[in-house]
Amino acid sequence: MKETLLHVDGMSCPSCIRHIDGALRGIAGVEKVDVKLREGTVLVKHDPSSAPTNVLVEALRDAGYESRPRAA
Ligand SMILES: [Cu+2]
Repeated sequence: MKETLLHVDGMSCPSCIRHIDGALRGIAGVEKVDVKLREGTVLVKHDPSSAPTNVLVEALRDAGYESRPRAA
């Protein structure tokens, strides 16, 4: 398991948290999602072999959010 911190653009309200949380938890290999609205970040605990970082970023893009990974 790996922890990746994603900086997410355009997160502004509680429904964003639900959208982002749902988009990431729907991916096989994602174990934990911690959305920090105030910081504009999402900490994801994931299996990099089944859920690599680019898959997380693509899922967020499909949900309407651009994001960039940072080392957690
Ligand atoms: Cu929102």
